[in-house]
Amino acid sequence: MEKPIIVERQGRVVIVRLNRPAARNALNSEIMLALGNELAPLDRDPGVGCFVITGSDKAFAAGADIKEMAEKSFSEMYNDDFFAGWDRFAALRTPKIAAVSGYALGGGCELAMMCDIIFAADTAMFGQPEIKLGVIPGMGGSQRLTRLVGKAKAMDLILTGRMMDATEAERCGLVARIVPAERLMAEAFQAAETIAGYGKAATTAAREAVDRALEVGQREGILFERRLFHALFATADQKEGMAAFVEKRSPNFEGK
Ligand code: CO8
Repeated sequence: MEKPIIVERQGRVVIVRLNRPAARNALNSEIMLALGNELAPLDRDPGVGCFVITGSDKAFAAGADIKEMAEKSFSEMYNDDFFAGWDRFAALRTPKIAAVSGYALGGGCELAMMCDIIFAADTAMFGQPEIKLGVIPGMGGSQRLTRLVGKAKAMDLILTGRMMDATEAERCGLVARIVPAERLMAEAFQAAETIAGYGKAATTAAREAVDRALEVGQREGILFERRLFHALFATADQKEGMAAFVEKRSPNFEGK
């Protein structure tokens, strides 16, 4: 049987490819479990500094697997806490870049939004089309999309179910960079290597602090940031990074 995801480590970067191309990478339970199980030990590995999550040229992921859930009852969905396993992916502490080519719809768009940065190929199409299926986003989309792009655009996308292209997605703040499709992975890998080259405590602290901007009030967020900043002075990487600057040399971060 084909593996649901392909995980490939290149130095300090881990590339994770969703691997159901014939189903446009529809996100079924196998993909959810594989992401949770295979990425957790890598997340804890101090030698891993960044994940790049990607799909195929045609589809990052065309949503949750409609065929898997079509016949389910309310009790089954509720008792299984269906989709709760995705929280494990969202909770990974290592920085994650989503490299999106083709469709990122429904759960696919939501998976991209669980990542810290989204790079979009010029072919990328984003949307939350669940309304067309008689449901609403179920993997955090109504919350994350609204925080990322604001109420006007979120309501437009979620209520009409229409898609938006990479240009619109960048303009509204969902996407960090648009890249020609053939250069998407090279650009994502380069950014991942840059991030992975820094001290892991600092990059983890940076993403935790930025996330607080969306999750708590400004005063609390600023205090949280300052305390993390203070705490980084307990790391060897801070000493090394600042000493290297003073000594006019490149730093050698060891993740300590
Ligand atoms: N689930 C299951 N199978 C899918 C999905 C999907 N989301 N998307 C595509 N596939 C399958 C197709 O059924 C088809 O299978 P087969 O070859 O066996 O017929 C195969 O992938 C190829 O698909 P197409 O022929 O349609 O490929 P195209 O390139 O022509 O079109 C599209 C690609 C536009 C992506 C199209 O497939 C599509 O519209 N897919 C559905 C998109 C969608 O509605 N996504 C939202 C899903 S719901 C969700 O993500 C969150 C649910 C929240 C529920 C909350 C519950 C708590």
